Amino acid sequence: MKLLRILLTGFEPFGKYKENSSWAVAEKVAACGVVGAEVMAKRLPVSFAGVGTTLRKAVEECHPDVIIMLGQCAGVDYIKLERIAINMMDATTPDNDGNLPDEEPICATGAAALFTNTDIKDLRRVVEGQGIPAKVSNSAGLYVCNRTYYEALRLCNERPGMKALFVHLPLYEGQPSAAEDQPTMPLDDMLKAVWGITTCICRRRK
Ligand code: PCA
Repeated sequence: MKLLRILLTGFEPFGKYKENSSWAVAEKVAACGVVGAEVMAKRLPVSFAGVGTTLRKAVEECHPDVIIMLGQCAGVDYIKLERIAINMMDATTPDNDGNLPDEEPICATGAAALFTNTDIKDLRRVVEGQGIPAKVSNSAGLYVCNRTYYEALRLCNERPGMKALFVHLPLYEGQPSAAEDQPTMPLDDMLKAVWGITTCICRRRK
């Protein structure tokens, strides 16, 4: 059977964090590979202005069947599967270019919200079935992850057949610059969860 082409993205560090758990996971999953898939990993900038172009270029280069985007979400202790991207940017921490948008639309003429075209509840069950806590979320926030997800779902509308999913990950256990009281998850569990998600998408092609 034809290998499914997966573009797997993570982000560069931002804010007070010297590392980003999303890139730590994306890099390892891509290095180890996924049965049935050709995985291409791309590190994205934490930049409201730049991330859309970077993602579009990566899609033009990779021609993926599926884009799986990972982002770090400090404060959660579960795998957070994002259902929706909202057409708004609003920040309380500047991005890596120093930009701090204040309730600005991502696309003035675009839909208010875009939904994933993957079977998100099924994917949640797969992760939970591995003994790893997971939830479906109806808000990816209004920061760079949401902005990136909105772009990916717009790209899906332009490229029929392509699918996209955004997954927020906790900080990993032992992550540099994580405060002692912040929840974490073992890196191995996050790797297993992302493997589970990509394998399930490959198997079911949805
Ligand atoms: N998390 C941020 C942006 C980059 C990342 O890893 C977010 O949740 O928007």
